[in-house]
Amino acid sequence: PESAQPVTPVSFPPAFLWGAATSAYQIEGAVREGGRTPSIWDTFSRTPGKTAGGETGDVAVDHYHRYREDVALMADMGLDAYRFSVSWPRVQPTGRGPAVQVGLDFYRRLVDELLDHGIRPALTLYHWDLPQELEDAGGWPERDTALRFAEYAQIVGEALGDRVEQWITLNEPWCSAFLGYGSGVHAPGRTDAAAALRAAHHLNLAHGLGLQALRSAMPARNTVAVSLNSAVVRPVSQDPADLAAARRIDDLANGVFHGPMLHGAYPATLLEATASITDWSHVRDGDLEHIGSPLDALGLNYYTPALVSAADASGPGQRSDGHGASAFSPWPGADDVAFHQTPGDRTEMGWTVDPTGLHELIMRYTREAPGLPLYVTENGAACDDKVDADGRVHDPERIAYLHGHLTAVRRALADGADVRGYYLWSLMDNFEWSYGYGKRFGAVHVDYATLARTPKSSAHWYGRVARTGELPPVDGS
Ligand code: PNW
Repeated sequence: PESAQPVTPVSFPPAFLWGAATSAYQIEGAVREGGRTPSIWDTFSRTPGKTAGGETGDVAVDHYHRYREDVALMADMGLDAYRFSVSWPRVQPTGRGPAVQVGLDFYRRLVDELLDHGIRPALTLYHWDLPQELEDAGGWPERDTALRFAEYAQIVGEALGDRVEQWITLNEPWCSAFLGYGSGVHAPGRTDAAAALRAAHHLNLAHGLGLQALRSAMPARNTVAVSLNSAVVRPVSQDPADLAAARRIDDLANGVFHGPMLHGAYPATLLEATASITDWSHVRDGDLEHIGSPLDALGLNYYTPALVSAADASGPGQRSDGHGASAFSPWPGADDVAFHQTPGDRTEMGWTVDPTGLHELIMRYTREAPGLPLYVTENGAACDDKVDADGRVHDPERIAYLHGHLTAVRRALADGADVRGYYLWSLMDNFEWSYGYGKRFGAVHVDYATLARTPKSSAHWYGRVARTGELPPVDGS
């Protein structure tokens, strides 16, 4: 809804980083070039019935060949920073052994192009594209995958640590563990609650060992973070049963990662609630020390809050938690929790627009991790963009979404939170995982017939915010 009332511009700290984010499999294409072998997402997306229309990332938006044009777009927008991910199978095709130089060279060229344009790279090591060979050996439920990740981190840290200062180990390990091995709506598409919980621990271990490997491989000035999808979980009422339901989901969404990463232990309530699924004997002596290695910053990805209540244990299948359709739950041991639609406008994903959740999330981690700098490493919306006869692309819903959420970030700063930057998801339209190309998150439009890029009105709007460090009135597109 547009308001005729101009609002006062709100300014951000001068050093605040304005960025945009992408991930390798969603944009690169070129899946058979330079010795790259399949990742679990290649295998999954080529399996009939797994993605909308059977779409794959084979071509995606061909960023592998068009990265110069894409960096020029970022520079035109006035971005300070760009968050991208490295495709593990481009660098280490089997997930083991020596690196492929051609793969590393692509990222070195990309980074140099960014630096030449004054854009700071933020490199995510793992945004879900596990080499298929490692999945064939058992994948994240197996401990060895974490050791392989540490080796991969060491390789990339040595290769690019001289020019990339901001590092992120994992993107949203919740999705990797619980959508990949629990509900099966993400690669590798397995549906085994015990395996999902083991995967969560080995992702944590990968983060800890990877962080240590990066520290040993890189100059000390570089920073290492992790990006969590850090759910905002709200109970429908203050009834003790609903509060307990919210607590259980919070443990399964957040505590399972930030417990060991920030507090050195899994929440006792999580261990108890999942005791019938796993005895957690895969957690070995010393693991928690590795996982708890100090971070330099924490990345928060936020889209929408979750609203939950206690329910009869009617089994999975009746959920509306916005995590895709599956007969299997991504919430092990929580079949007696019901998910409800939060009231309000929704994006094309069906996710309710609720900027108060972002403020709440930032303040929660301000308390949870005092003194740790925070970044919003993803936030954005899939919208039904309108393409004009003259080719211009209008996306007022995205501008309103960004305006609301940036206002929430500004409020959190005023409330004392140490937020250092914001990365819009996403720089450009791309392969939205199991939803394929039908969901468009980009500030830059991509015509999938020609792969032509056209900045949407939100790109112009966000560019102005990035350049001025101020939020204009909502109607100031
Ligand atoms: C994140 N969920 O994915 C990812 O980091 C991006 O790659 C993705 O394109 C973006 O958000 C938009 O979806 C998510 O089911 C996928 O809760 C699924 C969920 C959350 C985030």
